[in-house]
Amino acid sequence: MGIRYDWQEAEIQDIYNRPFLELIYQAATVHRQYHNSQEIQVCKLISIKTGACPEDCGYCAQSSRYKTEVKPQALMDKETVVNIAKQAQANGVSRVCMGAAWREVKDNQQFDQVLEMVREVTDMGMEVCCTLGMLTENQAQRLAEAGLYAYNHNLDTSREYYSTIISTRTYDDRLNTIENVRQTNVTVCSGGILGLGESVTDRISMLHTLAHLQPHPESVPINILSQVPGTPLANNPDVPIWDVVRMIATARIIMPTSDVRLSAGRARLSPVEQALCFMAGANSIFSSDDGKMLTVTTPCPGYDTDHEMLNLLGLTMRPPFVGQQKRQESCELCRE
Ligand code: SAM
Ligand code: DTB
Ligand code: SF4
Repeated sequence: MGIRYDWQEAEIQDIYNRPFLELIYQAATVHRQYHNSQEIQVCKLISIKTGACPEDCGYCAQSSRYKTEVKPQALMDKETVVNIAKQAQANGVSRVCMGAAWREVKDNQQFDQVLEMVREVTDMGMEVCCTLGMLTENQAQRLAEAGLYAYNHNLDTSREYYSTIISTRTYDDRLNTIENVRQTNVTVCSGGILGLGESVTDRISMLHTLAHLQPHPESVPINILSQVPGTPLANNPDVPIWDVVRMIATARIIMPTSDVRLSAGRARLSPVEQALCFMAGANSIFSSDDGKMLTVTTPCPGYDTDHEMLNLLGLTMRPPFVGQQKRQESCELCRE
């Protein structure tokens, strides 16, 4: 079956609700048609500017609206970022994702500094991703010129549920930024979070929106809420692993060429649970030597722990730019 952009919500719901083992089997089958199932992309997150964010995202440790453990930190200097990237590269990491707790990018000297970081880490032969909040088309273009490989901007949840979680921007603001990135050759990374108190219908609705983007986002992060003390969602219950696997498998089946990333919340999954996620089509993870995802409050497995797990499962770390080669090949095929 080819790539579809016309999935109906009812079809997606049927997939999500399939008997569990059937669902994994089908997702694993699709995964093998489009990807090298022996490879996992390993990424490193760097919080280049931390905390004091004016937005009110109800899950986030970095919003200035909530009293959390996070200590605000100004923009990192380039050398620090490059050193972290070098260490990551030495550990087999192929993608570096730079996150800034900004509502939007402003055309100022700080943005110029970020462009420099993008240039330098790209020159090291790594895929660089940024997540800096809202972007104009011109800013997306400048990032593209600096060599940026991907831009992360999550939809987080359904259009219907969005305003329950975030009031300082709209779903359309999110889609606009994604559209601005699409005007350039930077790839799109967009997904969501499980555990915000959303219903299964909200999950389906978000997947429906993502699967109607044409082309599909090249990468789709599935985050598991990491409950941050001080935020409105601090006491939300843990997401059952079954829901995580169902979400990954459904994303894999409806967006077969995308990388599906098992993102925040992986630290609380056992290797067996993670293996189930990989079987269901997840093929990307974040790993870190400092034990945190972006901020102190959300743990992340370390490089050594992950090397051990990947070895145990017979998986290897994917080299950089594999996705790009694949896209070029399929483009050439469709021109023939
Ligand atoms: N400020 C930028 C923005 O919001 O686009 C980028 C940084 S933000 C940390 C990137 C994504 O991380 C969010 O969209 C959300 O999906 C995820 N995230 C943030 N806090 C989280 C948490 N406590 N648990 C799980 N995922 C989280
Ligand atoms: C994404 O979807 N997940 C990553 C990345 N994109 C930027 C971020 C997870 C953040 C976890 C919360 C924290 O560490 O503060
Ligand atoms: Fe700010 Fe991003 Fe956190 Fe929202 S998710 S509060 S925009 S850093």
